[in-house]
Amino acid sequence: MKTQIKKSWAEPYRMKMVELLKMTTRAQRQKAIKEAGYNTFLLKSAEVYIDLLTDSGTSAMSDRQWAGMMVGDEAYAGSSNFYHLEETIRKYYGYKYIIPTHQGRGAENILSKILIKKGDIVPGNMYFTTTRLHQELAGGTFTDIIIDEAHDPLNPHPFKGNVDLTKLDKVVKKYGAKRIPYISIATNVNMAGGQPISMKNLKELRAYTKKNGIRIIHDMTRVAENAYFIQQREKGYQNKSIAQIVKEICSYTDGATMSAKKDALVNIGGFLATNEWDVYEEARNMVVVYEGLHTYGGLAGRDMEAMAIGIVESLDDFHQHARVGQVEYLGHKMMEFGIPIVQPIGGHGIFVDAKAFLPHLTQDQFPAQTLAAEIYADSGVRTMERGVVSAGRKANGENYYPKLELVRFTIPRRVYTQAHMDVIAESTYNVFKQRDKIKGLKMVYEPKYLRFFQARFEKLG
Ligand code: PLI
Repeated sequence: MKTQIKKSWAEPYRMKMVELLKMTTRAQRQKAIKEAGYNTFLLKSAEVYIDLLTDSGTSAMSDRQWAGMMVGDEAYAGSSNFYHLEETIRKYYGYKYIIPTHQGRGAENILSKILIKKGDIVPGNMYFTTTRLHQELAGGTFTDIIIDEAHDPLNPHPFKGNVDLTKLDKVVKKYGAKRIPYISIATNVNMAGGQPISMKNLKELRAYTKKNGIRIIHDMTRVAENAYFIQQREKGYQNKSIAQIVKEICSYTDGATMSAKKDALVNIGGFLATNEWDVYEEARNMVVVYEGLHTYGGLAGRDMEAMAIGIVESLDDFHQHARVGQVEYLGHKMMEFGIPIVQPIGGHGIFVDAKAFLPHLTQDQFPAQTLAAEIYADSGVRTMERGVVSAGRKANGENYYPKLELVRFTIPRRVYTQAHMDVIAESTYNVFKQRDKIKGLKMVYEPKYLRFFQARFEKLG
C-alpha cells in the first residue's frame, strides 16, 4: 500500500559526490551558439551551465546502482545481470518475455520490423520522433488519435495523453483492423508536454482493442511519472502505490518498448517486452543482427544490473513525489513571471509555448529553435526545440506543422537543486523581457532523418 507522504517534497536522498559546473561569459556563449548553427544539440557540454537538453541518460544514479555496476557479469552469454533484469521486469511490469536493447530506439527498430507491413496504419497518442520514424521505415503510417485538448497548450485537461476513441474508431472503420498491427500508446506523452493517460481511458481502449483484435504496444519510457499523476488525479487511485499503478497500466497492454534512460535512472539501456511467444521468438532472432545476443542486447552486464536496480528505485512514491514536485516548482515560478507554458505542468519538464512567447515570428522562422538559442546565449541554460523542426517532414517531403511549438526545459532526475530552478526561471524571464527584439532563424542544413539533432541555422536579418 501507498505510504503517506508529506505535502512538500524534500528530496529522499542526500549528496555524497558532486560535479562542478562550468560558468561562461555571454560573449563566449554567443560565439558557441553561432558555431553550433543555433542548434543546442550541437553545443559542447563544456559550454553549458545548466543542462536541460533532455532527461534521457542524464539522471544521477544512486550508490546502490553504482554498487551494482561493480557486480557486472561480463560473460558474453547468460550474464547473471540479465536474469536479474528479466526477473525485475517480470515482477514490476508484468511482461512475460524480455529482450534487452542498447536504448529505446533499438527496441522500436526490432518491434516495428516484426509487426509492421508496408501499407499498415499505426494509430497512437501523439507521435514521438524515433518511434514514428521506425514505424515509417518499416512501411507504416502513423495516425494521431490523441484527444484534441493535447494540442492546446493552455487546456487544463488532467489527462491530455488520453486517446479519442471516436477518432480511433474512424481509423479502424476506414482501414480495417487487419491493417492496424497495433496501437502505439505512450505513458506520459513526451511531445504533448509530459502529459498522462488515465487508467479509465486505457481500460476503455483495452476493451475496444479486444473486441477488434488489435494489440496495444506501450511506450513505457515514463510510465512511473504517468502513474504518479494517476495517483494524484484519478478517482480510486489515491491509496494505491506507484508500483501497483504501473503494474496495472502494463496489464492492459500486450508488449512494450522502453528507454530505461528516463524513468529507470540509467545512463544507457532499454528493452523490448512482449506477452506473445511468436513475437518474442522473432525478436530474439533479430536482436542478434542489430544489437547483440538476446541476453545482453548491446549492453554491458553492469548496465543491466544498474537498470534492474533503477527500475525498483523509480517506483518509490517519495522519489516520484520529489521528481515531479521539482518540475512543478519550476513551472509555478515560470507562471509567476508570466511566461507562457504548457498546462497542466508535465512530468519531465517545463514546455514553454514559443508561439505565445514570440508571437511576431511565423512557424517558418522556427520560434522554438530561436528561443532555445536565445535562452542559451543569455544564461548558459541549454533547452531544446519541440516544434516544427522536431516534427520533420512527411513521406511526400512536406513539412509537418505541429500545433505545439515548444521549448522543452527537461529536468534530469536527482541532478539539480531548487536553487537551480530559481536561476532557470529568472534567466528565462530575462529573455522574456526582451522578446520583442528577437529575430527568427532560417535553416541552412537539413539532415534526412531526425533533423532536429543535426540541423543548422542562421539568424534572419
Ligand atoms: O533515446 P532512446 O532511443 O533511448 O529512446 C527513444 C524514446 C522513445 N520514446 C520516448 C517517449 C522517448 O522520449 C524517447 C527518447 N527521448 C529522448 C531522447 C528525449 O530527449 O526525450
